[in-house]
Amino acid sequence: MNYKRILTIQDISCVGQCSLTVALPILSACGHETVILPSAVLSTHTGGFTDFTFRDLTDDIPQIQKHWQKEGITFDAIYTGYLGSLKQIDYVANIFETMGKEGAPVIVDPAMADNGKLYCIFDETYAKAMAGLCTKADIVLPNITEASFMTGLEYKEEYDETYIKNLCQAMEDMGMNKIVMTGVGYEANKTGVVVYDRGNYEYYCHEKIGKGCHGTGDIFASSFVGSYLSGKTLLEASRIAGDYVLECIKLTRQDDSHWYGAKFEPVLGELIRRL
Ligand code: PXL
Repeated sequence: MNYKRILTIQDISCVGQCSLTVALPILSACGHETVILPSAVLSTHTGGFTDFTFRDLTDDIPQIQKHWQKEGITFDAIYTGYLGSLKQIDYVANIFETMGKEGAPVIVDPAMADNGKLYCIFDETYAKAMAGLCTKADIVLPNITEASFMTGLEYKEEYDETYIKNLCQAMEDMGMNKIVMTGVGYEANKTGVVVYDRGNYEYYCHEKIGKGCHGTGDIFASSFVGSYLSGKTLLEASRIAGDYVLECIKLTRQDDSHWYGAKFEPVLGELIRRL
């Protein structure tokens, strides 16, 4: 049995089907022990709600880490998403160095931007610091916007394979390892995932329906991590996660009142079946 203990560090958005409220059920459904370290607690996510509360948990992180170290707790993998502050990025880098078992993969979803824009609490300084954290990971999961903020290359809505390869190569030149880039579509009504590893380029694409839903980056990242740690290759895990996200969007798009997230729960069985 491929039972792993995964540490995931990201925020709790109490309402909004993203970050930890997505990662915990998905990683558990994939059959792994999931340890959480909340980076912040928000009443909702920041993508469309106004006046949300935000409790920054940066100062709790070293204390929690210290306790775990005293207990001798270590992890088979570490996976991070939306982080709450610049200082937190340094703390998380220290967790990468000290809390993983020998050979434990570190997976970073830079979760900070989409559709050409940074999420509302972040700025360029944060994007550069996140790029630094990404160089400490074994696998990074940026979308095109995040790749463009981290590399300083222009963000394009219309592009070709050369543009995507240039973005990947620029990230590799900065010191990033394996790159799994999401939301890459070269044809109308198609979207997909690029797996880029030391100049080697692979691509999986599937049908694109509508404009997508909020939180699908987190659903992709969590199901990708769950599949990869179950023994799938990068491309197989990308395919499983991409297809799962598509199922979630199909289920959600008819319901306008569900604009804030994707209905990932009813199709968890589909994800498990594909593993
Ligand atoms: O889904 C990414 C995400 C995670 N956490 C918070 C967010 C967002 C995107 O807007 O606001 C708090």
